[in-house]
Amino acid sequence: MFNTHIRNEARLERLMEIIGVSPEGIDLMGKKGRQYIIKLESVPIKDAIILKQEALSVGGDCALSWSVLGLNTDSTDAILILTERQMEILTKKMEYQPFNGRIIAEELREIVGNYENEPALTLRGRRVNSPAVMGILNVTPDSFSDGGKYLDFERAVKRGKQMVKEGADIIDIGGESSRPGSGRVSAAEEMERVLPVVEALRKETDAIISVDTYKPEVAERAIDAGADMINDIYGLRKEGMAELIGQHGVGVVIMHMQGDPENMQENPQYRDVIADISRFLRAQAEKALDAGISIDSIVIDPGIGFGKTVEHNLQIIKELGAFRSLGYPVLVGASRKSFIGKTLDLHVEERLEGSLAVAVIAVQKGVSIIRTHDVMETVRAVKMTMAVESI
Ligand code: HH2
Repeated sequence: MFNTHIRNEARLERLMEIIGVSPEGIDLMGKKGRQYIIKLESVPIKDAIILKQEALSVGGDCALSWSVLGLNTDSTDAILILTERQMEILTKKMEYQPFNGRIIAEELREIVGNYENEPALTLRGRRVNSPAVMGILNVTPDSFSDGGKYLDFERAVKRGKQMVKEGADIIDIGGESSRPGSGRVSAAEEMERVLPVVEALRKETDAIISVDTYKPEVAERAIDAGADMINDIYGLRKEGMAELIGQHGVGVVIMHMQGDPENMQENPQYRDVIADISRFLRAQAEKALDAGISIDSIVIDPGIGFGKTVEHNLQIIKELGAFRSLGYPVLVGASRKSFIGKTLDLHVEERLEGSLAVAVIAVQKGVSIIRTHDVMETVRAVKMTMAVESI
């Protein structure tokens, strides 16, 4: 007898098709082949006990803290381990449970829905492809990789146009370096660097233009000059930024950073790096919605290298899929960063292959935007990955 091992759900569905399973059967049994591991935080103990019972009753499980057994805690984190089909049944059952059953059911439905549905990104009425490539254009003297190369206006515009030719969907223009230990520049200086380049690229290309700034006054002038999106490394923490973006109807990248560029690499610490970042991104996305930013123009970004050790960065990349559960497109900016240099023991100008490896992994994990210095190479790597992913 011939044996085939089934390693993942895509293969499972294809195999069912080949042996002639009906479309309804593929849908139903496909759900039995998809595994969910979902962590819910601070679940009140009564709800946690019900959740455990119900998870067991559908053939799955729910891991709880040991302290629950001693009944000496008010709440616990809970990790559900279920197939998609089991999750469907559990969700229905939780709806009829007392205490917070209905709220938990809604939360589970939302998480599963966020994995199933591709999040949309629309900027000033234009739909952005996914995965998109965002080309980095630093109009600065001191950026860690391209510092000083594009400080000159003509060279910056030329590089912007070249990136569009190479296939960049978005150009991200920055006027202040955020590399660890970098100094701040005034809003006036930043505007002087960035605004002429935004205006020129707005006129001369049809690329989507993003401006990398956390200063509301720079953001406002950049939007007036034609920017479609503000890339905010402070993730809307600066006073007035969320409202400004909401009023102007443009998009936002909400990035996570622990600390400030001056001190962020001093001793970054997390209890659970994925959960800690997710909590921040979720809260800031809610702030964005409250400020009137449209749900389909919000992008989230775990902020590779911003207050993270090499291990934190590697773990984030390994678990990028987890951010999909928040329901927003995810951006990853790993290009040429020092964790690649430290992993491979290579200088900044030798980190292309390492950056491409991360881009491929990110696309496989459902990331929507890859931020890169090396547009042509990244576009090719992304296209190749998608050719395999979409077969
Ligand atoms: N990384 C940098 C700057 N801005 N924005 C987002 N959303 N995500 C990132 O990972 C990110 C970012 C740092 O890289 P770079 O712009 O090349 O360097 P510098 O800050 O030195 O200009």
